[in-house]
Amino acid sequence: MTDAHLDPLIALRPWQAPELTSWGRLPTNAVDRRHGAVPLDGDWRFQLLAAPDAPPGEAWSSSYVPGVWTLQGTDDLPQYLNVRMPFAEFPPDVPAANPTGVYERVVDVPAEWAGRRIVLQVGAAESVLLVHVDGRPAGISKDSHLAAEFDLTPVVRPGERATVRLTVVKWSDASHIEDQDQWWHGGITRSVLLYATDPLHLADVTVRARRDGDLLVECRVRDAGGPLPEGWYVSGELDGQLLTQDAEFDRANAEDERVSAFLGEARLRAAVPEVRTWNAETPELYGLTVRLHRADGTVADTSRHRVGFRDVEIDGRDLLVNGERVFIRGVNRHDFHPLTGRTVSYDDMRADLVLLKRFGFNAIRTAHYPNDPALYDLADELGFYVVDEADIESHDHAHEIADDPRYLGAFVDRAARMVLRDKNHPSVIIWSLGNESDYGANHDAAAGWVRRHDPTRPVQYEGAARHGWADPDLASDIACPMYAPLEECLAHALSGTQTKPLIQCEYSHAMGNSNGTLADHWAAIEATPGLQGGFIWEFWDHGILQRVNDGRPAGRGGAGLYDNGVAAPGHRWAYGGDFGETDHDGAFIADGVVFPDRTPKPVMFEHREIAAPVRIDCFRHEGVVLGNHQHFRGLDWLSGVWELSLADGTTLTAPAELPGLRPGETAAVPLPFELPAEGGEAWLTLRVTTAGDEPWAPRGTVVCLPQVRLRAAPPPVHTRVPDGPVEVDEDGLLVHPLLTAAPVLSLWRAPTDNDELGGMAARWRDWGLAEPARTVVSVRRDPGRVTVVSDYVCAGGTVRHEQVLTAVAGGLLVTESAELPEALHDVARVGTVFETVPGLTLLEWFGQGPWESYPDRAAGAPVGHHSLPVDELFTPYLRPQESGGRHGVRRFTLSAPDATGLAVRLDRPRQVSVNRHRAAGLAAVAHHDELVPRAGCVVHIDAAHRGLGTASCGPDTFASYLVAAGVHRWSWTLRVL
Ligand code: IPT
Repeated sequence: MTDAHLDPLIALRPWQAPELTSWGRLPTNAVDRRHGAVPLDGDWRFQLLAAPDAPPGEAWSSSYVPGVWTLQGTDDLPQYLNVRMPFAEFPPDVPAANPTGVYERVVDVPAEWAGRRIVLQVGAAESVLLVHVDGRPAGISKDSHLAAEFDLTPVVRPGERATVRLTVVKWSDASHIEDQDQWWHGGITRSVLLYATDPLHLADVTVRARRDGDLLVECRVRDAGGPLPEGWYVSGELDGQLLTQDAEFDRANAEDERVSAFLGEARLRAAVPEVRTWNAETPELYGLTVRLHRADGTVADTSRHRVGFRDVEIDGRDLLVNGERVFIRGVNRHDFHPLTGRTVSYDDMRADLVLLKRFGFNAIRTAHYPNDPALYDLADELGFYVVDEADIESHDHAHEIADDPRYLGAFVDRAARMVLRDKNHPSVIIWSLGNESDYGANHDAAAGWVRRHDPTRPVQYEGAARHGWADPDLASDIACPMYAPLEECLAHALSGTQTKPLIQCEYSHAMGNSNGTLADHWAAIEATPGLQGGFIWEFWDHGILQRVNDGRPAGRGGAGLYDNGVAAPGHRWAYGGDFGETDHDGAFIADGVVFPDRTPKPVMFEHREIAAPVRIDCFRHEGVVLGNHQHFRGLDWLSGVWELSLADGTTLTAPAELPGLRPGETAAVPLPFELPAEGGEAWLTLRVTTAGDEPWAPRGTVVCLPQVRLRAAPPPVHTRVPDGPVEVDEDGLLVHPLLTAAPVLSLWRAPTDNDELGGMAARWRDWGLAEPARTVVSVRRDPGRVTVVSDYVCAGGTVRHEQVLTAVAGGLLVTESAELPEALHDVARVGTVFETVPGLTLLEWFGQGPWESYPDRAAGAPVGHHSLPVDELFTPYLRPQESGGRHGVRRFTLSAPDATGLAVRLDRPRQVSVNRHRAAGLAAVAHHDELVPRAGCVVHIDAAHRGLGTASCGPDTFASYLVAAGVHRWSWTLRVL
């Protein structure tokens, strides 16, 4: 047992020494040692100290490795802060109260490792790792998202037991450069293992594989025990083809004594004929085995790699993969799990990527640190372009740190170690120097190292690019802004001054009900040379599963306590502030395209359609023109079915013959149906599915649903001849057997996160839009018709509303108008809201669907006949807000299981929502467990509904999606089923 006060690792106080990035840590390399290693994952003895220099006591509990103690029953709970640091100290200082986890376990060192070199690998620990073996110091490491390796040969004995202690200090100088937008945790977040090699071993292998089939493998052999023995050599094999050793290189090394006995270098080469190239659509991989041989030919060490042949280059303002200007349909991805925090399993990561593939994504930015190593294997295999990002974000103290020489080593160390680990992955096409850290000399130093070491990939850094998108001298080869307004990107692309590819590192912030105008962005990107795409912020809603009764994280015991995006009763998805933090950034952590359990949000369907590989480019009399919108693949992996939906309720289907099209080609395809003369509005959909099994989707998985309108709706004909009684109460409110609340004017929605953070919600509150006072101006009763004029008076102005209720054959025609004064120039909605009797459980509609859609997020919801249970219409965004809307609804029925209920027909396609909550009820609570569903349905029919935009972080919706002042008119008929 170490006395903490005498311990040199403690005495050094490495948690407040930015110059000290590691001690005793081995160089990072690309040789995967997981195979054949002794795993040390599982329960470790554990105690949490109040500070790193507090002496450990005798009271041990246990903690699961890999995992964070903040989710494993300690009193040090997660805290969410985006930009601000969780403590006041300036870099490199940290608070004296500094939770420190001491992990200890006994390790049996295999007897057969005698004479071998024994290495401990700690997959990731945050933020400072101190290693002791049997009380003796063995190493220090920082950089919370890369592995640290330590040579334990001198301190352990094969065949005996050793006590390994890993001390993890939560706050350090390094925390100031790990100020990413995520929860603060502490712990060991990736696997720990022990492995052995021959003293003379493969120290590193660098693979360069080009699209012309040229393969170069650089091998480094490091001698841990003495001079390089005579006759040792390296061999390589690529899918059975032997590589040749570069004799010229060997001779040059020998002649000028460039390579010493300490470090041997060898180069292997091959020219692969008719090479199958790697790209994100067809991620062809070859298996490479590199062997280090002893003089007698026996194998001393082996390193296995998967090789993808591909080129990445920048040509003018185009980023090219294998010579093609590919679109980057990206997302920012954190390592996240709702039970384990930052610890993610291989299966989890595979599920992430499979989902992304199914929804049309082809790129990932590993925001904002190198992700788990398995992620890159999966990206190689499933096909993703990866922007690999160094673990550097000094957001709160960005300006001070970027030029602080004390942090110089850390910047270079973090960028270099990422490159050394990930350089052989074909998926990695760009290196990123980090995020939100201003721009300084430390970045230039890191860029210099990366460019020199790996000239095959571009480097990007948003903080540098921000100083000039076209400036050639900055540490960014890509113009990679975040949240730049579309018009600014377009202006740059059209300016004639663009010199670099423009690919937004973050755009379309997915917080709550969001991602408005995504389709508009993509229409512009695809039409504008110089624009190449971007990375949506972000993949995950980082909600942590929490028990409501005691406020504790559910942790690993919470498996299965959620479904379909919703936490089980008694639980909720915690966001900032839910663990009692006084300083936090609330629901800003819930800004992903998937819920914390990976259930896709509606925006995923929008994205899937925007990214469609095959599209109906246009409709001509003789048929439709289909286009292949991929970069590399034909259409042979897809199959299709035509669906014709007619307004009268008919749906016809016919198998589709997809033409053989190369990327970029189009072909006219005859219409599969004779369009019936009757039936009204007609829509043709091509249901495209996978023709066979793909690694990321079984046969029959929907890939896209391109659609074209074949015939417009005829103008509505309303019988305005009054027919029967209309009953209203003394306030002019409709009395109807199926309604428990009469139709009244609605001008407000439960503010979305965009509405709140963009300032709209505050304005609406100031205007009093949520509950304007309704005063009746006049009620006029004619035979079979009542005309009610009322004023909705609020602080922002008075809205005159007229509602004409006319009894028509079989129902009621409601004709409405609302006049908004100029002062109310941007409201949430103008429309009708009413509430039904209980028992209506099924919504069937003709309109866009089946998933949620809004005026500026409606490109991925095809028009058709849809039906869903009412309880499934609502989207459970973590902080309750407007949700569950359906765009372009022409008519709907709302029925009970016995088919009774009501039917509504709209004058033209309208925004409709049906759910069990009033807007005020949604807006009043912070979490779903606080919502009490109403027995009846709350129905909104909107003449106009504001777009969603992305104003919680970035541009608001476009002017064309705002609700204008002036007169709005709409009408609908209500019928009893
Ligand atoms: C930007 C960050 O890079 C990202 O980590 C995340 O915080 C995102 O925005 C918003 O969720 S920083 C922002 C202040 C522009």
